[in-house]
Amino acid sequence: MAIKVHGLALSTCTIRVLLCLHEKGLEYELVPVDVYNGDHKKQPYLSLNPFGQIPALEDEDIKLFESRAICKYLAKKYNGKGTDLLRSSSLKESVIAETWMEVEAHQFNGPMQALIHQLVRNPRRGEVPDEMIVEDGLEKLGKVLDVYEERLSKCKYLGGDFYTMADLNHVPFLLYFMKTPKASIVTSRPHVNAWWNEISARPATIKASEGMLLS
Ligand code: GS8
Repeated sequence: MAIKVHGLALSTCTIRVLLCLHEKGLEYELVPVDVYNGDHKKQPYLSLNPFGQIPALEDEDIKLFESRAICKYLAKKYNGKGTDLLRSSSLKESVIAETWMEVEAHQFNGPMQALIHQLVRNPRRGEVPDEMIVEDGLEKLGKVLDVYEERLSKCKYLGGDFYTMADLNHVPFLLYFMKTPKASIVTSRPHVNAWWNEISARPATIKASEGMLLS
């Protein structure tokens, strides 16, 4: 049975899983969830993700939700195939990658999510961005990116000199964010900008983002 990803190709969390599948060179079936009809809040979808959010994954007898956990599962199960995203053969490399994965989840994701809601979701719904939330998000994100700038002046990627899940986990929100008028918060930091140019040009990134509305 092919790996099934339940989600939508324009959803950032679904894209995280698709990025991982493409990096690993794995076949999959994307099963669309009609979120506009509320299907993610009803059975049978709730048996895949009791929180009623996309994505969810089915691989043989394993059912999972939470995009970052799904990616870790795929990288562990298919270790040895495609990109080595967890560097698990080296304790040192793997814990450094894990550290930056935590940074993405606990430092980067919060302000970035607030900014995406204001700068991407609101305009699509015909709503005006809340300037106070945007300013607050930019201030918090700027502090996080200052740390990244320093880190990326010493190594090409966040986990070291190789692409890992630490980098991958940042890609979905950045794909949308870099199309907003606030992208200069990235482009004005030379090392962060070089990192973004590198990771956004990866073949897996290009393939996984095909279903996004990036224009
Ligand atoms: C978040 C899932 C999520 O927010 C993960 O999988 O990483 N921590 C989880 N999914 C969003 C779509 S993200 O593009 C979602 O399902 N939103 C609809 C809703 O919450 O009702």
